[in-house]
Amino acid sequence: MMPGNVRAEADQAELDARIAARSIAVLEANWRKTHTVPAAGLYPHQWSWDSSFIAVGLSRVSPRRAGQEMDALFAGQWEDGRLPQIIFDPHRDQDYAPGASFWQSRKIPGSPKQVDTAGLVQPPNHAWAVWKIHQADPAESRRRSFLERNYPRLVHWHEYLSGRRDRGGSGLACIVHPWESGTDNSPLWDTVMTRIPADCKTTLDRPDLQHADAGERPSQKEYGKYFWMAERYRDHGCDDADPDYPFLMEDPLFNTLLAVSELALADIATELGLPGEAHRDRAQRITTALEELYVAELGCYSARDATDGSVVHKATINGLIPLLLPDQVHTQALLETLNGPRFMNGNALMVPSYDATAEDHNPALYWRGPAWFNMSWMVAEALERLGLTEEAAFLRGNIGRLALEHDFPEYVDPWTGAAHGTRSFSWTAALALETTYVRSTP
Ligand code: 2M8
Repeated sequence: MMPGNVRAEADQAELDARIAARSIAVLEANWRKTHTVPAAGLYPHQWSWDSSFIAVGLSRVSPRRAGQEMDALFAGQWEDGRLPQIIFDPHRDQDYAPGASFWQSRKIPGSPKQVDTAGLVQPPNHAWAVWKIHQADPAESRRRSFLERNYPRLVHWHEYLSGRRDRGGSGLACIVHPWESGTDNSPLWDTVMTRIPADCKTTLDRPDLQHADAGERPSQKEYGKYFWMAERYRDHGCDDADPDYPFLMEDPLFNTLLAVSELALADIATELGLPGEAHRDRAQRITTALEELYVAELGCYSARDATDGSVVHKATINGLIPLLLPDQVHTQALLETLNGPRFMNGNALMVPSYDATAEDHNPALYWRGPAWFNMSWMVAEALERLGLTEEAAFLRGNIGRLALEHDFPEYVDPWTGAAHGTRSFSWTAALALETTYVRSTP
């Protein structure tokens, strides 16, 4: 008979092999010649921050494909450096709104002319992903000049964010639309959203509701407001110079990823024999500026409205992601909040997206309660860096297991693990795959 620990290891290895095989199958099914779609029905184009998570997973099985994923994304980069939220598949324009015919990006000065893109952006996790992809197979990365190719593109992207997007002059980048946060209907945007008109000019089409339950997606009223803002931004030439633009938010998730990515750029520069100090300085400046977004009563960071300087008082997953920053000073308090009643509470399987003690917490509604695989993965990365290996392993174990058990869902109930949103979701598969590799590599 096998001793217990040997059997447990064998069981885990067998489970990991099943997770890896099924994850690869999902990523393969969602591959479209140059890139991976987040989901075949609900999200039929290439999404910016999804591609970074996806490429991190892909790098474990095909560094070449991970490189293609990033190349396809940067084919959509604008002259000002912005990396667009979406690069559209011209054959799927009817299947997602707003699509290429809404943005008409090629008519906007400074946009790429070979592809159709959105004018907005998404959280800047790209340099972090590029560095991880390199680390997964440095020899292959060097053979393909992967870092040489991506470094200047990434620097240009960050220049756009630290320049044009520092609308509040605080050293933090502003997002100009909830879609830019990646956490679209997060309670962080509720107050500012009350000031946004819902009477957009575009006729509201909701192809998303063919693929996900209406109770798990933003409401029609929210969509009216999303379109109103997108129209206003587009009609101002996406130039970030509209003086009365009403949605200018400083988000802790977005800015943490910018700082983490600056640190990755420093590592990339060093690897390329270039000076990296300026990147480290920028990461430090962002970390310091983020301090103004810390809310002591909640024990986490929150978002600030750059139009009037007010800080929102809500605990969301966005406010815990600064755990990834090496020099942030509230680590202990953040860990207490993470493990306390607002989030893990001793019984959650993955990290809820919103304060579980809030009256309007809803464990099935998109970014207003459910647990998302990318967020729990980032928290696990942070815990590992902090030396909390058991806690990190707990989250990673559940990422893989829940992904496999529920057909790679978009998000899950944090306590029961019940699946919500679409299925065969690419970043769920990519990060489940990544966790199996981390587990099996000493
Ligand atoms: C969701 O956002 C899109 C708009 O970008 C949507 O709801 O239609 C978010 O979860 C976002 O974080 C994600 O990048 C995107 C595609 O997976 O879907």
